[in-house]
Amino acid sequence: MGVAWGDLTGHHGCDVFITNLRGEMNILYIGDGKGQFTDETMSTGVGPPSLDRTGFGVVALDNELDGDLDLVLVNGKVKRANRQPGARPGEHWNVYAEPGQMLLSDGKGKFRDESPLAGLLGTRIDVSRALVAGRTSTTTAISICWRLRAAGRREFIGTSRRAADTG
Ligand SMILES: [Ca+2]
Ligand SMILES: [Ca+2]
Repeated sequence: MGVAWGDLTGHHGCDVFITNLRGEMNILYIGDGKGQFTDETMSTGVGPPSLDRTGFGVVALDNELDGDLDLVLVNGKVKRANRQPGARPGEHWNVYAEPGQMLLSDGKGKFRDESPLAGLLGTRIDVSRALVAGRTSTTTAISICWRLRAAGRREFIGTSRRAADTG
């Protein structure tokens, strides 16, 4: 499962986000800066969008460049279940496939599911197990790369106003 940390709620402390199994929501713990954490999964809105997904990789980054950290994550079942319409990884894997997600922050501790805005990552129904974000050598945009099953790599390149302005 995946873990991301940072000031996810705009309170200038360290929070921790953990992905989880289908039927067990992803969890967001808010840090008080003194080593204590409080489960704010429901109050922040990160829990319900994950209830029907099995989360794997997650990164916290300012995806729309408005100064707050957002969450991007990839999913994929570990047990066979009903095939989601549009699943495409192949006959064996279709029953494990789920789309990735993007949760955008309002900068005040609330998140909303804006997965369709994440392009292929948020719309392709596949089986993903890992995710990493970083700057490529040739662009100013942050790239998000995720790995599907055992073979291949899919790449979602976040285009942003900052990247467009400078590049
Ligand atoms: Ca943001
Ligand atoms: Ca935001």
